[in-house]
Amino acid sequence: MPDWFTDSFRAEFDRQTAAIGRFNLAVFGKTGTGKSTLINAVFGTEVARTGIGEPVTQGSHLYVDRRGTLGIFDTQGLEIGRDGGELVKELRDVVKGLRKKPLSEQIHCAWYCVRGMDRRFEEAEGAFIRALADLELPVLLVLTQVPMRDSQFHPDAVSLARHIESLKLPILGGRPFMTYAMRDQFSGQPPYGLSELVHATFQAVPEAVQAALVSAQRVDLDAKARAAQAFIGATVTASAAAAATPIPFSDAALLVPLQLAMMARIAHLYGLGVDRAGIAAVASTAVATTAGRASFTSLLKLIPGAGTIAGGAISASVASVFTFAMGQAWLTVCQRSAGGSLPGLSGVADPKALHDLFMSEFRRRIPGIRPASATQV
Ligand SMILES: Nc1nc2c(ncn2[C@@H]2O[C@H](COP(=O)(O)OP(=O)(O)O)[C@@H](O)[C@H]2O)c(=O)[nH]1
Ligand SMILES: [Mg+2]
Repeated sequence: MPDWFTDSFRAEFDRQTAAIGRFNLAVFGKTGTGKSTLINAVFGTEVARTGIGEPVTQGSHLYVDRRGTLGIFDTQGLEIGRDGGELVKELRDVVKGLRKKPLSEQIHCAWYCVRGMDRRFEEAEGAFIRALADLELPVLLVLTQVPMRDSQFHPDAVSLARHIESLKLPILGGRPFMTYAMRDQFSGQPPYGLSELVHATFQAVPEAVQAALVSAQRVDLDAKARAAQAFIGATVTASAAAAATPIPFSDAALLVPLQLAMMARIAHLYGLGVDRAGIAAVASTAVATTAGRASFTSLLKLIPGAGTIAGGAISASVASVFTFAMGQAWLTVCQRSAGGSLPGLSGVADPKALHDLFMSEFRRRIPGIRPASATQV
């Protein structure tokens, strides 16, 4: 398999990384409310395990941890209730400074966390939330660790939520989001409310960072699938256009970069980095095997009567079918990889299993394709 494909996939992956950018979330709330647990549940365990990140400014109480598509702003050494004023001042300077920078550097949203069973919400916390809203940050109020039984939230948390609603705070939807982030071993209470929180956050942030949020989060898998399908659709359209263009290149040469970009984008959405699971090798082999080897002339023979029709039209429709099948097959590979339902994926890569899965999914969608031209690399 030529290194060219792997290098190109890596280049496309880097390009997608730049295109997707970063979603930056600020989390506030008193110590022990469950901020770190919530962040871990929504974005993955790697985030909080590495600690709190670096100070935003010298002597800052605000820390930022940037990784890939996600930036988390967290606080240390300050209690909102007691030191809220100090933090607001600091935050105002930081937010204003960041406004001069590109969108991917700015804070896009704030989650204010209150423990659902705390039974009280301090005036200073309300003042802090108003100050956040004054900085034009969308604020979502999250009630954490709210026990639930028989589809009922704990009554104490419901009372707290009603109380907070009555304060008419500038929070998204005017009401708190009830959540439970991590299964409780003793009571067996399962997590809930996380995909609703992500969905609301998605709607609150600028369109340009929505892709980064979809990629960074891991609780709303439907959002990932929708984003992948949208990208596949756009690539199918672009492939048809490329194939219909009467320029003296082989169709495959025009399509391969588009298909590599599509696969890089989907891998990105599912958090499969080029360093993990040998994904670059698998993706590039898949593209090399399918698009590189099976030329359109051989494909045309598979479609009855196509060989007798001249011009770009047939070529375009073949390109569409082909790219669509590749996109869907690759999406299945990424979904299974991210879901951990394939052997060897979370740890050591098994490129062969991935490649076989890709080819069987691909062939399922283009049944006419000859195994010989599809499997030889
Ligand atoms: N079972 C369970 N424990 C939680 C949950 N949220 C927080 N905790 C526990 O509460 C404690 C404080 O949580 P942490 O995330 O460190 O709070 P932080 O100070 O706001 O970051 C930890 O012992 C967590 O394990 C949850 O949703 N479920
Ligand atoms: Mg913490």
